[in-house]
This record gives sequence, structure tokens and C-alpha cells, in this order.
Amino acid sequence: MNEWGEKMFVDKVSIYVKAGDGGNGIAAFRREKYVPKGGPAGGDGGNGGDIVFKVDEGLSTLMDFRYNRHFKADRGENGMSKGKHGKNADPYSIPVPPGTTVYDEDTKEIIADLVTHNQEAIIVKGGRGGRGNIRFANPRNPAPNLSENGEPGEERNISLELKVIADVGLVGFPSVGKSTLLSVVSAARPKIADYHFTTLAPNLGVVDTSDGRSFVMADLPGLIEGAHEGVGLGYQFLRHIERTRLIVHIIDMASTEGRDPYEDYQTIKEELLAYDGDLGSKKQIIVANKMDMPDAEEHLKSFKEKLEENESVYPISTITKEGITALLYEIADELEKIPKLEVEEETVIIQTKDKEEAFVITREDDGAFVLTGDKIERLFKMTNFDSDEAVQRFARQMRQMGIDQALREKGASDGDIVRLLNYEFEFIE
Ligand SMILES: Nc1nc2c(ncn2[C@@H]2O[C@H](COP(=O)(O)OP(=O)(O)OP(=O)(O)O)[C@@H](O)[C@H]2O)c(=O)[nH]1
Ligand SMILES: [Mg+2]
Repeated sequence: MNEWGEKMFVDKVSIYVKAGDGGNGIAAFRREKYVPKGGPAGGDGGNGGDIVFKVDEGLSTLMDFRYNRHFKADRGENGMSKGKHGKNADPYSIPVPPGTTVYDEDTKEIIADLVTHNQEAIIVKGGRGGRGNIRFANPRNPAPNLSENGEPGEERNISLELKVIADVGLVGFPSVGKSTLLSVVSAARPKIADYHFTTLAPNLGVVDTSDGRSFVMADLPGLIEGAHEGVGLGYQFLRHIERTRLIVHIIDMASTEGRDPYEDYQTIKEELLAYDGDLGSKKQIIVANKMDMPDAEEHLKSFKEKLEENESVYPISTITKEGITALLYEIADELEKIPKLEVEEETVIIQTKDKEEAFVITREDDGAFVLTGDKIERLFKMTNFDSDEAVQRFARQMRQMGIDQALREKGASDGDIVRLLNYEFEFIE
């Protein structure tokens, strides 16, 4: 709530999400009578929990994300003896309002477009459970003392953007009567006042026409000249108009504040064009409001003279309700001609992260070689260095990746220090 007691509208937030790590696999052995070390019996770890966003149509803002910006899913359970697997962690499901677009904060790529109720998208995947020693047994090594730690869960900085989904967007200068119109034609009760920028966030209302048709109308904050460059409140909300199918442009035909109605009309038209070519080409219905006021008829006459042939205007008064029914029919008729925005489930794009980097070698001032890279770091984290066999396996994996050779080419020789995450080891020829 802001100082006026209204629900504040948050339409863009940045958050951090981390999926659960996989549970560790373990090395355990069967206890058999007379056998000092029985067969391998260490189970796999469970998978870490994914972070999933799920559309809840009861939500209309991203407000909750303002106070809670870190989300971590649970890790999988560790494996157990007697070959028992650890439990997989449940996915962490986070509700978002319909119309939420999820971006990767670093690459700016769209991860998911969440539109319909209950639609879900996995935002980061939990790590796989590490393997227990049962899985490393083979004829040559029937009782390996080797297990794998769980794979780390994916992490990501993401941003969420909410675009209001409405069929119709009301646009116009401040105080022309946009909120009043919404309050007259729907159950919405937006704040109405005679000062500018009364409306700070979009209000939505469902409009039912008397012939049984229905559409969603959005009352948007007022626009002024320069809105597309960020003047006033407009820019932030011009974005919301992108998802409306029809623009209803409200003009104060009574010139309550002394402006020329036709100039107002042109100014807003240019703002929409300047913001984005697509907005400029959306169908617009022009509405002359405040027709109950003196001089309004006269202004309307000269306004009509300046309009182009294919343009028409709907005179109304939200006070006397004159012209409202005709306007609603016109809106409903126009909407029938404009296809619904494509909001199929298939629009969910789950972008896998960029191909991971295997490894990079750099050199530090003290002469040490520093090893970084997604793949090598993951392998390192999945290695349980308590067992010699695991250490040997890690050394083998490094060799197979070509790291030994690459170090040699960079000038590493016997005894040189190699750093990886917060560990150091010696390069051995
Ligand atoms: N006479 C007359 N006054 C109207 C009419 N419609 C709205 N008003 C008045 O115009 C003023 C502004 O109305 P709002 O509905 O708050 O205007 P708005 O376009 O939503 O303004 P912002 O939210 O600031 O952009 C209020 O004082 C309304 O009572 C009308 O048809 N006739
Ligand atoms: Mg308003």
C-alpha cells in the first residue's frame, strides 16, 4: 500500500533463483558373515528440487517479489546404505500473475512467457543426485570405494515483467475522465480526482454489454507529451498497452484545462507512434468526453472538421451517461474483428543456458595456474575427496578433458600450483 492507501503496482522485479543441489551418493558395503568387506551397497542421492513458476489468475501484481528476492529449492536427500536412494526434493512452485514474462537478467533472453491459469515453466533445474558406489562396480572393481556428490542445482538471476492483459486500453491526457469511464462501465472502483496522475497504476475492469458481450478494460495512467522518453508516468505503462487489442483514446472535449482537444489527440497519437511502431498501428476508437459541459458541442464540431475521412469520434459524458451504450457496442464490435492475442501453452520457451564452458586456464601473480569453467567446477563439486578412488577418478576426468595437456602448453611443470575454486593442488608430470 502506498501513502494513499492504494495498491501499488509493481511491474518489473529482479530476483535470484537457485534450484536444489542433488543429494550425495554414498559408498557403503554389505555386511556379510565371514566377509570382511561385502559387495557395494551405497545408494544414489535424490535429485534437487526445480524452481517452477506457476500462473495464478488470482494475482495481479508482482508485489510479493519486492520483499522476497531470493528463492532456493531444497536439495535431494543423500543416498543410504542397503542400496537405498535418497528422496528427490519437491519442486518449489512459485505463483506468478498471468502475463508475467521471465527474462534471464544477464543475457536478456526470454525464459518463459506465462499467460494462462495454471501454466507452469521450469525456471532452473535441480541437480542430479550423485551416484552411490553400487553404480561404480564392475568386474575389475567389484567393491569400489567411490561415490559421487550431488550435482549443484542451476542458479540464475532473472527479471520478471508483468504486462496487463486487457482487451481494451484507455489512454489520454491526465484528468480527461479515463478512470471515471471505467468506474461507470465496470465494477472496478478506481480513484477519481481532478488533479493530474490520480491513477498511478493500471486498473482493470470487466465490462458486460447489455447484449451479453464482455471484455476487459484497462484504465491506464495519463500520458503527456514526451511520455515515450519517460516524461510523466506514462512510459512505464505504455508497455502495458502493447498487450491490449484495442486502444480507446479519451479526449476532454470541454477543454477543462484550456488545451485544444485536437492538439491533445495529435500529441497522444504521436506518443504512441514514438514509443513503438506497433502501438501506432493498433486500432483506435476516439472518444469525446465531458459532453455535458458548456462549449463541448462547439469544440466537437471543429474537432470533427479536422478529422480525416476514415476517422470518427464517439461523444459521451460519464456524468449523464449519454453515449456510453453506443460506445460499448462499438468496442465490442471492433474486438470481434481483432483476433485474440496468441496465448497458447506452446508459447513457453524454456531456454537452456548457454553451452557451458569446459575450462579456462589463467595465471596469477604468484605464478599459480587458475582453473575455472562450468564443467570442471561441476565435476569438482561432485567429487568426494575423502576416497582415493574418487581422487583418482577426478584426475582421470581432468586428463580426459585435456586439462593436463593445456596446463603443460601454458608452461606448467612438476610441482607448480594449480587452483580450482578454493582448493590448491600440485601439477604432477
Ligand atoms: N463534467 C464532467 N466531468 C467529468 C467527466 N468525466 C470525468 N470528469 C471529471 O474529470 C476529473 C478527472 O477524472 P478522472 O476519471 O480521475 O480522470 P483520469 O483521466 O482518470 O485522470 P488521471 O488518472 O489523472 O490520468 C474528475 O474530477 C471527474 O469528475 C464528464 O463526463 N463530465
Ligand atoms: Mg485515472
